[in-house]
Amino acid sequence: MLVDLDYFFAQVEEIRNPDIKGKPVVVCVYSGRTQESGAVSTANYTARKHGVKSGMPIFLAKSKLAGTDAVFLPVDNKHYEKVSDNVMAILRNYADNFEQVGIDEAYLDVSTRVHRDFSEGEKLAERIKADIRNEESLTCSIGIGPNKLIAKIAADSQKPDGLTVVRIDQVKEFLSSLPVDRLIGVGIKTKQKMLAMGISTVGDLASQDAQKLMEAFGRKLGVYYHNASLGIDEEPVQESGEPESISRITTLKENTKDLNTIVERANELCSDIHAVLSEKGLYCKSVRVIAVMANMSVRNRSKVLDAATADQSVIMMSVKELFAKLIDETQIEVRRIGVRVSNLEKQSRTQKQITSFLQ
Ligand code: DCP
Ligand code: CA
Ligand code: CA
Repeated sequence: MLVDLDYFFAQVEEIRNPDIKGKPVVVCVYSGRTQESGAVSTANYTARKHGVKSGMPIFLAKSKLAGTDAVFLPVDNKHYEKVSDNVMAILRNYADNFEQVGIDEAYLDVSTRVHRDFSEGEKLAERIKADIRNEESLTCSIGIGPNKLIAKIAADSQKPDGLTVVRIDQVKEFLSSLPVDRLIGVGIKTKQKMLAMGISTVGDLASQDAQKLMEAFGRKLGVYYHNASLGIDEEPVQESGEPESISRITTLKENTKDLNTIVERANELCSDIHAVLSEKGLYCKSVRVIAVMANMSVRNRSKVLDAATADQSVIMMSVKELFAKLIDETQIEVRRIGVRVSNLEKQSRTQKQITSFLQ
């Protein structure tokens, strides 16, 4: 099954502040250039009814919600990560194999525990939904299918608070009328190319000759599209093991734009991050600093390092450089600071790459 939390960031904000429930709620990533510049991270379903969507410019969302009692809030990633961790801990308990695929969704292989019985699977999903509701007050949508591909599409097909079961003998019918871009990996470009070939639904795709798909999209993708259109997917549910990024954020004792004060605190964050990198045997290649300014807008500066590293002093130096740039360019007092490293890779793999490079 695939479990995906409903309008996640906005739902978390509703829980934190029940007064806003019922109003349109829009969670925003403010870029900080002007009061209104930035994009919508997500919105609750009340706001969506007015046409507000993830990725939309904030000014556009504001104009769509003009005249309503809409609430616009800045993202609070650290808090969402905490809630996400709690939910993932609950979900993990229900699965034989568990794979988190985003901040708010995960695949659970429950085949053995439900004896490959879809009705038992449905009951298990109901228990999971109740558990998340009781523990975290959150609703989620769950899709159940014979594989990850179907489970994901099933979860997407009924939201919010949905539970959709697609049994093996229902796969063909379930897929056939869906537009092709409901398949993972079919983006806007591929969709257009498929439309030009007369393929608009997954059913149309399924009726194509596999050879023709390979000619049009290359061997690997052609095979993938052919299989996906028939609901065939043999990817196992497995723990991805390595995090995509490691981040720490903290509130300063008082608002400041003094670089030394900021760097001193940032170094503590770097030290925490370094500890995690060492423990997990990881190198990072990208470093980002985040600042929540006194006016609550959020600014970021990031850089890609010349080489992947776990060297604390390299990370600290980059962080100092980035904060210097950020303060210099904004000249606003900072309230909260964060450091995030990403582009992570295993130390052993990097060493091997270096060795093979030297040979
Ligand atoms: N997100 C974002 N920018 C996007 C898409 C998503 O910042 N363009 C963030 C905010 C979302 C979270 O990721 O709350 C999870 O993304 P989902 O795609 O699962 O969307 P939601 O959970 O918000 O809504 P839904 O109820 O459709 O799952
Ligand atoms: Ca979601
Ligand atoms: Ca999601």
